[in-house]
Amino acid sequence: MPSGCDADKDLRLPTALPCHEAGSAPSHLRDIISKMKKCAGVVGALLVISLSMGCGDLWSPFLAYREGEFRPGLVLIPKGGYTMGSPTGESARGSDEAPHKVTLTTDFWMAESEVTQRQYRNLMGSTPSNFKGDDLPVEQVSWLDAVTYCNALSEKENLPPCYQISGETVGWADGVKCKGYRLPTEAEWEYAANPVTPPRTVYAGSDTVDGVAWYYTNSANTTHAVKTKTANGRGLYDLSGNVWEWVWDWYQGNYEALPSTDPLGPATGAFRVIRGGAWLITAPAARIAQRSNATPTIRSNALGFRIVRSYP
Ligand SMILES: [Ca+2]
Repeated sequence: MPSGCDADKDLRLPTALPCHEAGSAPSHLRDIISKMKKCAGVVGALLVISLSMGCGDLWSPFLAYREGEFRPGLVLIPKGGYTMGSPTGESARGSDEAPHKVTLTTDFWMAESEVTQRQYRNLMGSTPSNFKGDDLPVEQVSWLDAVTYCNALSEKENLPPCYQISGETVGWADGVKCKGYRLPTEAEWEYAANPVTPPRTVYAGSDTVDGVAWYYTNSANTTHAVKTKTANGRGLYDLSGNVWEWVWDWYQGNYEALPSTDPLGPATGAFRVIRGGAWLITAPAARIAQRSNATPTIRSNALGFRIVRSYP
């Protein structure tokens, strides 16, 4: 037992507090965790024990505090296959939404929301956003700004950065196998927007747009605090609407011609894909199959991003 560690007094968290009480008392939990610092050698064992007891939520107040400061909370998206694109009968569908089978072979964690201004500022030192508010999504960020944030977040959490950034040239040597934070691929984004089980929905979480998305008709010409519309079945908010979201891929109209397993988009291009529509555009752009694109250096008050991390 490490010096200064009193097991009876300092390490009785799993049995002293029912899980629901610990989950509602983050300040108390932080006090206990502070005591645990004296017992660093056994904190890991405690974590394992508490998880094995079904008390995983016991740790969430502390973790959520940290997540909220620099990045959103994460949702596990199990690997799988689906039909990417829109059914031929879908209203307002584009000619670049050909249905095709895609398989994702790697689990990944996706941010439950767009990155907020608070999180971006805390990590990067400032927020460039046009609309002002800590819980609003960050906007006025280029694709290059977004991948730079991803690398900075990886370094913050002692993970190897995914991207090799040299000016406007960005490499991604390990693809979806990289350990750090990154943008979703276009196929991952649409997969996560779909329900866990069919039938698919037109928008992320519903066939009716108003309950799940901030868009032209209901936005009052501004972004809105993240997580103020209903999540989809996976617990992901604002995939449809609020701000458009950068993804990794260069845009290619006939994406069905690309590899069907873990597609990463074409190797080169002029425009990066953006997904989900935004506060300033009508409902069809919020469809989960809708594809738009933008120059990677452009900044817009309707364009932000969401992060993912491959399951280790
Ligand atoms: Ca969005």
